[in-house]
Amino acid sequence: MAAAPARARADYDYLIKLLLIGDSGVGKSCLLLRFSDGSFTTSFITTIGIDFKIRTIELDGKRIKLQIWDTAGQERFRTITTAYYRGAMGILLVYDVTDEASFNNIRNWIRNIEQHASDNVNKILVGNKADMDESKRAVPTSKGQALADEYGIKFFETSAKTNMNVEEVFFSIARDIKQRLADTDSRAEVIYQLFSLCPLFFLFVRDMQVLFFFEKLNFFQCVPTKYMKKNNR
Ligand SMILES: Nc1nc2c(ncn2[C@@H]2O[C@H](COP(=O)(O)OP(=O)(O)OP(=O)(O)O)[C@@H](O)[C@H]2O)c(=O)[nH]1
Ligand SMILES: [Mg+2]
Repeated sequence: MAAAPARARADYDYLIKLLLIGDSGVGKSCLLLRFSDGSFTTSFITTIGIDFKIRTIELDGKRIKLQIWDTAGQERFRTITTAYYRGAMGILLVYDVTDEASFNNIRNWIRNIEQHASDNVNKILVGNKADMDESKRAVPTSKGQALADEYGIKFFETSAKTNMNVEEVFFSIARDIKQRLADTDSRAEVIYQLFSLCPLFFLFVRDMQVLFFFEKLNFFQCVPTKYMKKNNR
């Protein structure tokens, strides 16, 4: 019987932690359900505190395990939900295109991120329920895009109901985070290589000093005498 491997191989190359935030009812849980299970429900079951789902995707030949945290939009859970900001590598800011208040609140959600999340966290703006009839629309696409441009972040309009742009949103933020992690890895690799060369450099400097020391001896004592002898001849 073959021996079991000493350590089980990780089933992913990158683990990326994402967080969904936005007002209650904008469709955060539905977006996550659509992305993780491929399903949708019209019934509204408000999230209590926090929930999470996992989906592993493949990007440029790498397996990316997405751990996606779905927060409750209701104010009464704010203390619990903000505790999850710190560990997030990416945050999806969700509003409802038929609810102007949820769009106006995005600035407050961004302020929350600035207070509680890591400085380098990736953000993406999502206008959900884009399937709804134009007569119900309260936030034009141009307004969403302008807000995203103001903060220098990407923007998508989605529909958890019809599956419009749902994959695109999650893949887009995952790709940006993977790139950021890969850049950090390669910077760390360069620093590591430089540090691993340090002992060699110190040995080199020490040897040069020894050589220089003997050179000095040679120069002040031996060479001049020989040189003088030669010249006296
Ligand atoms: N038409 C339409 N309805 C949607 C869409 N996404 C969500 N809904 C509906 O909006 C309601 C609220 O959706 P949820 O996903 O539970 O909202 P939430 O943002 O998670 O709300 P909280 O958990 O309270 O923060 C539900 O009745 C959904 O069926 C969508 O893309 N299109
Ligand atoms: Mg929810």
